[in-house]
Amino acid sequence: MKNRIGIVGAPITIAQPNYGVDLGPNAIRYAGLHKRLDGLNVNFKDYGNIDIENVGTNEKDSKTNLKNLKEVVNGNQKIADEIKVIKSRGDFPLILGGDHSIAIGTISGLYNHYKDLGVIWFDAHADLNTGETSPSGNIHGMSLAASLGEGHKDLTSINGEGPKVRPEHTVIIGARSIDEGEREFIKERGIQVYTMRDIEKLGMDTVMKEAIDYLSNRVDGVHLSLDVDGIDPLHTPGTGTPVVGGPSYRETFHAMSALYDSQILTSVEVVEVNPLLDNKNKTAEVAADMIAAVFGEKYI
Ligand code: EXY
Ligand code: MN
Ligand code: MN
Ligand code: MN
Repeated sequence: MKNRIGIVGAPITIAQPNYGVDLGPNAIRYAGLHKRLDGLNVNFKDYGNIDIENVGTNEKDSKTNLKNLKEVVNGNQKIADEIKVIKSRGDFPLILGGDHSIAIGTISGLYNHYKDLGVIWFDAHADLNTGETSPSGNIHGMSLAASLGEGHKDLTSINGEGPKVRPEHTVIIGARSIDEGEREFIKERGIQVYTMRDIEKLGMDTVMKEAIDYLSNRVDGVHLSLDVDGIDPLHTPGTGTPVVGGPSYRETFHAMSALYDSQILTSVEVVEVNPLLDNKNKTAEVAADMIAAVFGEKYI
C-alpha cells in the first residue's frame, strides 16, 4: 500500500449490548498504533473519531426484531460520509471500531469507488443475520448481510440502494459460530467460507493463498473487516461475543502478513475491541499487532 493511511475511529456501540466497545478506537491508539506505523515508515493521518450518538436500549422492536435501528443507521450514514472524504483525499482507509455494525457504513462509503469491491470477513461469526433470522436483534450480527443487500431497507440503502458487495466477492475466514439462518444464506448465495475446520485441515497459509487467489482476479478492491473475536479469545478476551477454538495469535499474524505481501487490500477495519471486558489493554494491543502486520511489520 503506497498511499497515505487515513485513520478514523467509528465508535458505534449500540448495535450490541455490552458497554465499552465505543472505547475501542482510543484503546487501539493507546496500544501504540501511531508508533507502530511510524516504525514501518508508512505515512498516515489520524482524522480522530466520528461523533456518534450512542443513545440506545437493549430492546428489540416488536415489528422489525431489531435494536436501535434508527441510531445505528444514523451512525453508519456518518461513517459512510467520512469514508468518502478519506477516499476522495486518496488515503488508504483504516477504520477503528466500534462494534461490527460499522462495516455497513464503511462498505457503503467505499463501494462506489470500485467496479467490484471484495470483502475478507475475518470473524468467528458470519454476521449474515437479518431481522427475520437474528436470535438477538443485535445489528452487529447483520452487517455483512446488509452489505450484501439483505435485511432492513434502512440498513441496505445507506449511500445508495441495494447490494454494495456481491456474494461471489465475499470470503469469510475463521467462522465457528454460524446460526441456522446464516447457514441457509451461505448455501443459497454460495459465499466462500473457511471455517476453523478448514483452517485445521488446510493450514492458514493455504487458506490465505486460496482466498487471495480467489479474489485477486474477480475484484478491483478488497476490504478487510477484522473482528477481533475472529482470533482465539485466549489472545483477545476483551470483546463482546468471544468464541473458543479460534486461530492462534501466530496464525492470525501470518494471515495479516500474507495480505500485506499480496498487496491486495484497499481498506482495513478492526472492530469489537471492548476495553471494559479486557484484562488491561491486551486485546487492543493484539489489534495493534495485527494492524502492524497488515501494513508490513515482520518478525525479522
Ligand atoms: N450470530 C449471533 C447474532 O446474530 O446475534 C452473534 C453475532 C455476533 C456478531 C459479532 C460481530 O461479530
Ligand atoms: Mn463480526
Ligand atoms: Mn464476531
Ligand atoms: Mn463480536
